[in-house]
Amino acid sequence: MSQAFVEEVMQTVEARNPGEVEFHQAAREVAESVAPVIDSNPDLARMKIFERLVEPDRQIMFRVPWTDDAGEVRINRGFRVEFNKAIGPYKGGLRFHPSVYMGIIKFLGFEQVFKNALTTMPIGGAKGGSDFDPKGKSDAEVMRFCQSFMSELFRHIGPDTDVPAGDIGVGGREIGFLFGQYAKLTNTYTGVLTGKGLEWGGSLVRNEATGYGLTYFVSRILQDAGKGWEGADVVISGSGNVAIYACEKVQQLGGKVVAMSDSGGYVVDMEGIELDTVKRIKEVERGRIKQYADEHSSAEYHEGWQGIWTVPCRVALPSATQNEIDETAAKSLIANGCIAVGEGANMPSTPEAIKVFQEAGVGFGPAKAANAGGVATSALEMAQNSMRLSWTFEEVDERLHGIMDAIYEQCAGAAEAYATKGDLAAGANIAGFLKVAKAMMAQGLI
Ligand code: NDP
Ligand code: 2IT
Repeated sequence: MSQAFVEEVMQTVEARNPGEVEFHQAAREVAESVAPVIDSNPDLARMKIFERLVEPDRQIMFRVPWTDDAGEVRINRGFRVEFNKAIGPYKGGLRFHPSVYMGIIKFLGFEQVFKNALTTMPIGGAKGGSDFDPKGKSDAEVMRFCQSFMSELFRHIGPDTDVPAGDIGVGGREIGFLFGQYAKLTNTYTGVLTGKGLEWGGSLVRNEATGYGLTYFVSRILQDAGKGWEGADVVISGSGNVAIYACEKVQQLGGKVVAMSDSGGYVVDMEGIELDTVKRIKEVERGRIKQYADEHSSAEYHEGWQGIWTVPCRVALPSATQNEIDETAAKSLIANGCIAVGEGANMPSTPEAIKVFQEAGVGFGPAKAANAGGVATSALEMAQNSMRLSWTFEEVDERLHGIMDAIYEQCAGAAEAYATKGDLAAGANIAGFLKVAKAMMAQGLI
């Protein structure tokens, strides 16, 4: 019965969203986890909760014209998919990357609905972005692009409607340009975006939150295995916002980060990555990870990002992009001693890789749960904006830590109650689904 439900629902999803393979992948994973729960709850089936959840509330696509520094007119595509607001205003990041198309934004928006439900905060799910590539663009070009992007997006968002934030290619610089344009067009000053600068409405810890939260979550997995960070070799893919602050917290807790990467390749430093160098190269110079090896004689650079999964480690934290760990990479990690995987990126492991981890008994922290600290802290930023005050670093960090523990417990609890003990991936899908489903049941057929 459950499998028949999955196939039926997926047939519709695939027919209605042709070619959107990442969205199909994300929807199938959740469908497989929640099908037995729906099977044993006729009300959820009768009200077609899951069938409604895979259909976004609204998807917006628009033209973003801008002028480059040479005076040439450029045209990109902008997206915002407002997926579900049963438990709060739409909330989710913006991704600027040349690979962006509707299928990527929809997979991310769909995942965001369940992730946001797990945070314990009142936020619905959305995602947006553009196929604009900020790499190699001047600050002035990025500003003109962001202003043009917001000239359309502003009419769809608002502090009580839809609150975007950063994701790949969107950091503090981009949020600043987007916020400035929104404030000008609407003549308001509100918490319409999160990830703002500390001087203009941002929250302490938001910049660090995804990486810190990921590390807190994986601490719980290691604890279950009777292990800790002390003396652990850790491999972190990516060298952006999530990877950098995961590295910082792992090092604070006594782990040794031995490899990091970008889309060009990876560096291995068996003496432990010197994070100040990575921060300078990536956050200040906007350079490449390759430069790290030029500055540290203990480090080696290897071309190609996939090879990072052949580096021996106790813990792997994929924090770059979707589908970066396939079956072969998963097997190689296990053969080299990996006992825990925490997903900092969204959907970084393919379904085949997840199966390999679970069959080998590797502790697996799924993205929806493990990387939810970023959006949870965005919700804390919204709370501070509404109250027009700001909490200290320690206060926000403590709340973040408490939220990550609460997420872990929801996942572990739902896994034990409805799936298999310890299956945090199924637990995350089920716990997130049940919270949204209850709200949708209460609010009628809308
Ligand atoms: P950044 O843009 O700061 O960094 C992204 C990093 O990943 C860069 O090192 C980039 O390398 C690498 N990368 C991006 N695309 C690819 C690719 N196709 N192949 C290989 N490497 C790639 O983004 P974030 O750190 O913010 O985001 C990383 C991941 O974490 C994403 O999956 C995002 O959705 C997820 N996430 C982010 C949150 C946040 O708060 N920022 C919250 C929760 C999840 P290069 O510079 O060469 O492109
Ligand atoms: O994937 C994510 O959760 C994010 N990019 C953060 C979203 C947010 O609204 O802070």
